[in-house]
Amino acid sequence: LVVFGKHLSAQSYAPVAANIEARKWFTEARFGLFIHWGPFSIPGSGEWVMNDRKITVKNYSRLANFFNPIDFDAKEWVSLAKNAGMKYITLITRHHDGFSMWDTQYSEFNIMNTPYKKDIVKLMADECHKQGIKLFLYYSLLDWRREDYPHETGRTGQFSGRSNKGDYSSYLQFMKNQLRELLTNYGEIAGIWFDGHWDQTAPEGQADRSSRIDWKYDEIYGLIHQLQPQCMIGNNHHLSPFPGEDFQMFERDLPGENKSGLSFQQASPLPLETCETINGSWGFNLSDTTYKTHQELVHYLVRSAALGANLLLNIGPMPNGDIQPEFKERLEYMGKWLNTYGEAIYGTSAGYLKPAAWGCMTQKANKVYVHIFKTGKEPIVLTDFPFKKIKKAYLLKDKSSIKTEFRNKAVSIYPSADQSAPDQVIVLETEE
Ligand code: FHN
Repeated sequence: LVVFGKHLSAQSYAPVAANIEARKWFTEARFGLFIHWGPFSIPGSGEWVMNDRKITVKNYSRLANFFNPIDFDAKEWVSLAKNAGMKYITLITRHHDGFSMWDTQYSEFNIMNTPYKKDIVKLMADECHKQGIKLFLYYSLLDWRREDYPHETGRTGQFSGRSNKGDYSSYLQFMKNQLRELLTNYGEIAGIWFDGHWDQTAPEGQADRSSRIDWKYDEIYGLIHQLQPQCMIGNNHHLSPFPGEDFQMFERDLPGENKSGLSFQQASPLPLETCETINGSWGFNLSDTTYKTHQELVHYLVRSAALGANLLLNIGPMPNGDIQPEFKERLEYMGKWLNTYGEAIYGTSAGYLKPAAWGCMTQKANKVYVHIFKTGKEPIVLTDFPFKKIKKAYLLKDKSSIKTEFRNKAVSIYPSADQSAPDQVIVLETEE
């Protein structure tokens, strides 16, 4: 059941064939790269630096004069994602600070007015198309800069010079103009990833999460689907999907878990995606060394797939356009891991049982992939097994057989004693 946002009238959106195909591709893709990058990367304090340090619009604008990422190489970034086994990239085109990473007519605060003077979105789009990887564009609904955005974050006056009033119809027109550029000048765009809706809602967890303004999503989404019908729309509003959206996202959370306190929503029938960081930050952060281990990252990807969701894993490149070694090395590891175990991730659907302390499951056709994270003395028992027979049980990595017992609709699995890899993937080949 999809629960729609209260402030939106129900409307009919029927995805066309190309969009349905795109959704299918998306659910099979399972792994993408999120890139948080822009002038906000310069201070090395994350992408919220303007708000966190209470920097005025006038002073923040100076960052554009220093943005000159001479080491940026779209080919290298796209190859990094591909070698990590990722099937798509979600690139920040305009974050809350209002900086546009492309050659836009509608804001002076854009990449062409930096010493770099090259359209990052174009460079990335061309390279993605060349290397055959899909490109999603992140676009912030919230803006800390424009007078016409009825702003809430930073309301207390730290961004001096801004009124608290806003003029949403003017801001809406601005967003539509920019979205039209993004969906006209850069070839096929696989999706638009909105963020910032929550700026207009009561704090997470409160009963009434309706928006203070009417965003007029019907107009925004309508325009996107008209310009590129296949283009998938997702909105990180932290609520159940609104009409017109093509996928549902969970920030730093697996569907249905709400451990981050950001996802007061249940999984809908739409394709699902969860996003997470490698350390604790989205944008480049010089002091954040809380890197997740290889094992933690593998487990997160596997548990996302086991709940039917993609993992959009983030990097915050450095201001010069290089990517720090801790990120590169982890992405390379993921790629190698997927070379062996990708069969148990790509194109799979959620396991019929929810993740448990021992691990979790994914499924594809007649195969059940049992992902074992932790073994104990007892066998692993899968209750209510939905298939009649197990034809074969073996380790995915080398096909060596694994002992199983099937009794009273329950399968007992006796895993290998070697739990040195992050995930001991056991394949159960079944018969209906
Ligand atoms: O405020 C943003 C944050 O900077 C980052 O972009 C994340 C990514 O999911 N979304 C927002 C917080 O919900």
